[in-house]
Amino acid sequence: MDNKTNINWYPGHMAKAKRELKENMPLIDIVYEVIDARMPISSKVADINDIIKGKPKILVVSKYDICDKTITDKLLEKYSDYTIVKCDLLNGNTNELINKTKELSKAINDERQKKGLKPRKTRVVVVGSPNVGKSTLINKLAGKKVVQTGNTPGVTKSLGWVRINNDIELMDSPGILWPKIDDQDSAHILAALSSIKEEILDVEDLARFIINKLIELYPNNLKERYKLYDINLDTIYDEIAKKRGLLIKGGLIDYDKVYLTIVRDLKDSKFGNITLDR
Ligand SMILES: Nc1nc2c(ncn2[C@@H]2O[C@H](COP(=O)(O)OP(=O)(O)OP(=O)(O)O)[C@@H](O)[C@H]2O)c(=O)[nH]1
Ligand SMILES: [Mg+2]
Repeated sequence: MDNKTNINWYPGHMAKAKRELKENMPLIDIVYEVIDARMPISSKVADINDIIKGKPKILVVSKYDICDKTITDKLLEKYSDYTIVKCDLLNGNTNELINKTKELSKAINDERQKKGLKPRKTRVVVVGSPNVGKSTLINKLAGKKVVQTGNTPGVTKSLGWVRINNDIELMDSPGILWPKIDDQDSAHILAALSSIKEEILDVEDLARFIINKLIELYPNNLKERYKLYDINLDTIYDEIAKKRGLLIKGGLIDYDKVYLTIVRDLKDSKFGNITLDR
């Protein structure tokens, strides 16, 4: 097993984005930090407080629709100091987020008024680690496509503001930051649930990690997906291959395809609602 899944990989554009975000912080009133509900610990940005310097923050928990809610809720208790908003950014609405933002915004303007300053629009920035849903959130709040979603690296390109409502403006590009990777488990969870390019991953290593994790946490979901009667680590890859017809000529098993299928099935939420952090 090589070490490609040891994603101590911090591309140059992300270092630049972090620097730019730090520079832009004086313009910002409120920070939305997006984390992925399926990995509320592993997707949390490292040294966020160092970057946002005491600005009010709302923790936006994206992908709540595809997480294991009982586990995620329990893990979120860890962050009870923060304002938390759980979201389905694909099919849900952002009413709760807007309302909480208005509350904070009012407090900020009350402070300004006390200092004899005029109230002004509250300026918000979206930050978070790769693939958590930052661009989806920006577009949803803006009500139009302001930024690309999917697999595009979140480089801070422009610095414009988008109107959300009479009180709130949003920076038009997200701050992409790197999560703190405490251990190999977190590194693998991130690799498994983010769209990190397959080329930089060791797909076999990742697939084996996913299978072991599912056996440990969600054995029934695994059985269900591949119609397995029981789980035997010695034969599971062969069983999956047979069930999915992943054979090469002569009936031999195409293991590369088996591993890729497992990795892609997880990305496509084919195992149902799961949360991989504990
Ligand atoms: N099911 C579900 N999918 C979501 C949700 N939010 C985002 N996604 C999906 O997650 C993927 C990544 O979303 P993006 O908005 O591109 O994420 P990002 O944080 O901007 O990603 P980078 O720019 O690469 O860092 C997309 O396929 C979205 O459709 C959500 O609440 N629920
Ligand atoms: Mg993006």
